[in-house]
Amino acid sequence: MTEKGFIPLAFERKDPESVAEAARAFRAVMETRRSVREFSREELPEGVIEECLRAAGSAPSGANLQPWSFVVVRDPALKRRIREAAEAEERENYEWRMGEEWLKDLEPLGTDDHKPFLEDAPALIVIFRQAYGLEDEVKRKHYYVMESVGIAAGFLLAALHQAGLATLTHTPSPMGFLEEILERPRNERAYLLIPVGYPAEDCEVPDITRKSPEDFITWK
Ligand code: IYR
Repeated sequence: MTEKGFIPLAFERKDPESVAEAARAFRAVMETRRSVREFSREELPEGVIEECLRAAGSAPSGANLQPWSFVVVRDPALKRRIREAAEAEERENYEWRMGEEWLKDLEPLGTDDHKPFLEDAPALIVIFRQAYGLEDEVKRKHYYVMESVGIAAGFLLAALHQAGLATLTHTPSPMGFLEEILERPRNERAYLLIPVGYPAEDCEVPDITRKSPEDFITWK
């Protein structure tokens, strides 16, 4: 990371047709991404998660302070503890915390308080946001933490998908148990839990629709 001075921008300029084609091709790839809740226990190819995390780590952030940490959990005993803690919270969510309207909105997705994917998926990536910097017990202000970590999470999901892996954005709530189980420093809060792997052989996903462009884009 260059902290002082400026260097020439490395920018590969493409002709307009190539720009249009690249945009179309990436759009088509991203449209095939689906949240997967049934994972195969198959292992992942060596090195893929690290590459995708490096893509995530290239995200822009407030004052370039990169206020994120990623923990990759592959140890079966840890995955089991995370599943048990998540299911305990989710039982309460589904029983009384979420309320009728919320449960009704979730009905089409077929979710419930059982989270076998937390043990089946070969890796869980837990993203932590750093509410403030903490180096050698010295606090440092962080800026736009939610925005920065959200962008990094988006980069990660796109990277994993285009690599050929399935993901789920899981937010067992509240997520404090992840800070404890994974023994995170006191400046870190769990942000998102992403199971990663191959979909189970017979995996099904809900038949959802997406808004058409005119319903979410305004041109002026
Ligand atoms: N966290 C719960 C409930 C849940 C909430 C929303 I909003 C979703 O889009 C999906 C699930 C769970 O994981 O089951």
